[in-house]
Amino acid sequence: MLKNFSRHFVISNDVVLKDVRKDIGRYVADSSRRAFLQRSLTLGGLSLLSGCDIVDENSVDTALSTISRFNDRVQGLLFNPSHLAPTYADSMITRPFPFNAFYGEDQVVVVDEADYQLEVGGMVADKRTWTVAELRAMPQIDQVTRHICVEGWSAIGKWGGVPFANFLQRVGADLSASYIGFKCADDYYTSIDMATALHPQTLLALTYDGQTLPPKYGFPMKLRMPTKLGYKNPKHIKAIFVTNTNPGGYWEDQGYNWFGGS
Ligand SMILES: Nc1nc2c(c(=O)[nH]1)N[C@H]1C(S)=C(S)[C@@H](COP(=O)(O)O)O[C@H]1N2
Ligand SMILES: [Mo]
Repeated sequence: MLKNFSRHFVISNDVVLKDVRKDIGRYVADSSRRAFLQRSLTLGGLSLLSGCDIVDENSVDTALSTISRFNDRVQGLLFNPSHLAPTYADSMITRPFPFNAFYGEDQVVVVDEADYQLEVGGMVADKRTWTVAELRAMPQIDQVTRHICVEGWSAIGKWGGVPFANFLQRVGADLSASYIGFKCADDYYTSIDMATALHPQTLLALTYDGQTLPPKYGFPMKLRMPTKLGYKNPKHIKAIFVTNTNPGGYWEDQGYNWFGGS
């Protein structure tokens, strides 16, 4: 049982538990509650949070996903919509900037701009599709920020594009909805909370380092959020939808923490 637990723990959930510890550290100022919550992160404590006995891999999964949902709530509560992630000088940009996806660089999807249309759906007033040219016609900003991947690397890059809050306002999104979902041309998918969607550094990025976003970094566009881990930043977006039902995500549905704050 212990062997199963630690294998599972290390392969797919160490990130989640590290996040939980980090968040609990920030969240619980009171020392007696801190001691209680730290105890609850021991093996026995997992069952305390999840209400199930940790006897096999399924109950470990249940325990860990309960912790992960708890972690989503804590991160959502802690998220400060006006707190800015650090920005860097151009001279600090990591060159070459790493590529990552759930496949190799030789399999990157190449979207043809000529027949590309961004779909917008769900709880929005204006569901018309967008061409890349129409997106380029909106006011743009750029920013140099750090991208952190849970696979153990981080790198500084420069992305430019439309502040996502402006885009959501333009399409008449219901800003009281809970989630924004993204579908990508490579069958990746993910979703974010509305507070992060409206954060001033969340960009519908059309450029990388001053050039049109190349295919490997997500042409024709990616959502760039310096407040979230790499896997929450969808490349090759083909559809954006606003919803009150959590759409999950490619990695999130395999156990990565849904909130995925960095
Ligand atoms: N469409 C799509 N978006 C994706 C991924 C992917 O496989 N497909 N991988 C994610 C992960 S895990 C990371 S670290 C970043 C990598 O982005 P980069 O290639 O610009 O470094 O893209 C994220 N967004
Ligand atoms: Mo990643």
